[in-house]
Amino acid sequence: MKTLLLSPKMASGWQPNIMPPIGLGYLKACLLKEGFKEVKVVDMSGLKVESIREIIQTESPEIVGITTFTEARHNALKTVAIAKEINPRVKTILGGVHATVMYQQIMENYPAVDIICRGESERTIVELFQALSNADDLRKVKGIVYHQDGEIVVTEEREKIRDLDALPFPNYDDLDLKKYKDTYVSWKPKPAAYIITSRGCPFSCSYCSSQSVWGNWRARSISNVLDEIEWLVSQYGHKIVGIADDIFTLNKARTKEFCQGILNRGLRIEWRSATRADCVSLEMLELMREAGCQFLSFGVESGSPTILKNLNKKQKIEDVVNAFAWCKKVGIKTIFNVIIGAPGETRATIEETRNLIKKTRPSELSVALLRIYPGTALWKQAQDEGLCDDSFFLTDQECMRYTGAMSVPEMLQTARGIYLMHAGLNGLSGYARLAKFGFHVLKGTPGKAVSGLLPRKRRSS
Ligand code: B12
Ligand code: SF4
Repeated sequence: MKTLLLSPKMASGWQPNIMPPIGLGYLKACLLKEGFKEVKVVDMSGLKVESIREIIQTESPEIVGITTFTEARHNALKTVAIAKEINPRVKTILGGVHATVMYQQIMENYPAVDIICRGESERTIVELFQALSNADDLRKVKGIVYHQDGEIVVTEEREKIRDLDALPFPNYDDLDLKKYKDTYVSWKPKPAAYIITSRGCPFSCSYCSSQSVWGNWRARSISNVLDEIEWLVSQYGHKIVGIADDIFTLNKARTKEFCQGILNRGLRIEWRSATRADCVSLEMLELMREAGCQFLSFGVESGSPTILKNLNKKQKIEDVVNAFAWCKKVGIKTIFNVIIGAPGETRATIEETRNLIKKTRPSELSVALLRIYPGTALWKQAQDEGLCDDSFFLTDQECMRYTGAMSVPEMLQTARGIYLMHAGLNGLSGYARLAKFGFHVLKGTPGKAVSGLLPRKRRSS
């Protein structure tokens, strides 16, 4: 069954080719392993949606599978429509975070979508392909939703994969891995390899949909992770590795084992990852630095304990201060991620965030305006308060925002002010970096989203 797996163009303002579509790489690897040989992955993040026409005409696939972020859902659905227009018999399959949560709405409103795979799909896609190629009843394939005789059939939930080591490494044969570049570890963007070493997260921050897709935290063994890094280094010549886990350092013993393994195997790589401020210690950071860690990205979000509480972040300011001081001490550069416009945000809470940035003096800053994604507690809360309903996701507006005491233009202005303040803290190099990369996250804030605003209403809590 000739298959195309596609990751559609990002929402406007997003840089293409930041990372390879790791999830599609996993799906291809699993399909190949089970004998489905004709699978091609195309990263369309840098291509116009319309260019799929030519690709589909050239490839003539029987199956088109597409990944869906909430903000890229239009491009995913447009791709489905084009695929069906070219060949009405093609099977269209959606997967990824947005389709996982919004499957009912998609199936009700877009009859051209034949099947949705919900959540982690390595096992699901193999069983689905086996069922399709044998013309078996799809009902026995766990974790899917499909159209049948005018009905929407939702099959039994699929259990999460316990033994992640049993999965093959992602297959990148169709991708030019050299084009995915890191802009953090080195001043000049250099090709980087990306890996996922764990899935899920035990926390439940109110703006995050990690739980909805992945459930509780599960991890690969360190030897399996190091084998993949060795393979990426030898196969593709990468010297920079980005670890794309939600919280890489969640388990301290595992993190130490990882660092020790890098040193023992003599892997001369530079790497970076993301984590929480309460998931590091000085001792661990020292070892991480020794093992080549260059950058750590912290989802701090706010310097205000009230906002952190509203976001259910369960993070102490004291831990943030310590984490940044320790990173500085051992020589690991830091990224301080900020969210502006959470419920309860005011000028005073913004001031607390600015003060925390001044105190921690991070190497890099990333400021985003809060977006409400389906499958998050914030989304449920906004619905409960009558601020939104699911019909928003049928519009072509990219994302939904919560506005409390500040309007979107005010939030944008505030965010720019924070960037400028941070650049000033780093002197010439701070301004040079700002000039080079700009207000990068704010570029992903299209005018369209503004008209999709929730009504100006403040939460009582
Ligand atoms: C890496 C990453 C990125 C990369 C994407 C690179 C890439 N090419 O994939 C970059 C940095 C560009 C990025 C950007 C953004 N991201 Co991001 N990102 C992630 C992250 C950390 C890892 C993704 C990953 O590789 N996972 C591992 C692989 C194995 O999983 P996967 O890709 O989801 O694929 C699996 C399943 O979903 C499924 N599947 C996926 N596609 C398909 C397709 C088919 C046909 C099938 C059958 C199955 C299937 O099967 C795969 C194997 O199990 C996730 C968090 C997470 N842990 O998943 C957030 C996450 C996906 N990102 C998120 C967000 C919010 C964003 C941004 C909007 C950030 C922002 N605040 O502005 C932007 C938007 C990008 C856009 N498209 O518009 C949210 C998504 C929320 C939502 N509802 O869309 C997540 C879930 C983070 C979170 N916890 O909230 N992101
Ligand atoms: S934001 Fe990070 S810590 Fe919070 S739930 Fe999501 S992945 Fe976990």
